[in-house]
Amino acid sequence: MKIIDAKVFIGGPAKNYVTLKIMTDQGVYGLGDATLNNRETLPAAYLQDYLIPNLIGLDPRRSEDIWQFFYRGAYFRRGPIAMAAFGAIDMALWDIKGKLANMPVYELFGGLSRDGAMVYAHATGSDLEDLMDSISHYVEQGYKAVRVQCGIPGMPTASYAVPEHKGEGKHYITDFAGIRPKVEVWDTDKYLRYMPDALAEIRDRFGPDLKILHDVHHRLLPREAAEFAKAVEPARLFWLEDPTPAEDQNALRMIRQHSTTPIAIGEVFNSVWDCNRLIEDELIDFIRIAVTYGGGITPVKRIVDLAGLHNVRTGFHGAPSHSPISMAAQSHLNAWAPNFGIQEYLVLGTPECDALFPSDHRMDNGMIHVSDAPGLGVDFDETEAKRYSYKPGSHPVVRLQDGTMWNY
Ligand code: GCO
Ligand code: MG
Repeated sequence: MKIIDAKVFIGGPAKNYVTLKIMTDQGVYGLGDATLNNRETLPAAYLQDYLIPNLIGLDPRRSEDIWQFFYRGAYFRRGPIAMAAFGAIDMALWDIKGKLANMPVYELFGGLSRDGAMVYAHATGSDLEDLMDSISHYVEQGYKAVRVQCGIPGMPTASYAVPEHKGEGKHYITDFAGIRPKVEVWDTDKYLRYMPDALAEIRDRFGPDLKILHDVHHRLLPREAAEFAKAVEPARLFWLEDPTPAEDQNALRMIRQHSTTPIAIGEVFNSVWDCNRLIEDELIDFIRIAVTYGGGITPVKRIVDLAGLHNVRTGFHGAPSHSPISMAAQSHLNAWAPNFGIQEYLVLGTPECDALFPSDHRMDNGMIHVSDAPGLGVDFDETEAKRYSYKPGSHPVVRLQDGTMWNY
């Protein structure tokens, strides 16, 4: 059996999805997602210029050897661009493997461990009351877990994932804002003073059962993050995400020493070498790596197993920049993983998105039910794809009030 061709498509209804389709001489094809948010053309070029020419003629069933060939063969390996490109190939090869076996991919891992996988939605508000409305909206739809972000009184501009005005509950990363980033101005003191009480009020309003998550989006210094993690303990968060930038892993030790608030990190990680110390030293509670930026199912499944040895649960990144293909790959891992925690899940672009990526994966009452179709269980409609093309976008940048650059 041989790979005879592979194509890359960029575009989609709300995001520039980078979709890889690998064709075989037996008519079976596989789909992968290489979407690297706001840098989509780069993994696409890596695939087109370097990887696809080397894929042609290989046996698609040898997914392990193909992963090792690209990873070890890259020399300048790791990093989000290379790993997203390897990841798309790996997903497509598991898709083919499942189709050949006539089984959903989760069966190849060991089968279902649960009936459905709990997801969390993103609630957001320009102020606390606006956020409360947004949370109620998700609770009414049956969500058991909600990530909460809100405007901080006196903050110079709206910050990460917070709308400027009431009722605008929207997410920046769905905007095609052009190449030049929007600038957000951040004030740590105001955030530290306001947010712990706001989280406690949310807990009071919604009661003990709602799972409440909060994303700091890398804004705090280690000592500040430790103070914050301790201050939010009364709110009993399900997790506190990215309290500090991920590069300085010692920061997580500092936070752990001061607080029992569960910590989630890893959405910008690309390999087991970014995760292993935090997992082995048990400095985190949830690992957030995504199958796209983490190089595909093959390496991420190994990370899940390593995490399981240390009581670290999964909480895969699921921002709207992931196409339904990588979300499906994660759904198969979630369905199987003994140490599954939660899945970030944002419904976007439907019905256009469903028309581009038809599937039987189902969201119901805050749970994902994985499709039992062979392979990943998602298709790609090339005719629909013709409606879309690449549009440049950029993440916002963050400055302090005196102009100093900060972390987005
Ligand atoms: C999340 C993330 C995203 C990122 C985005 C960057 O928790 O979902 O923090 O919102 O900002 O994925 O591309
Ligand atoms: Mg995040």
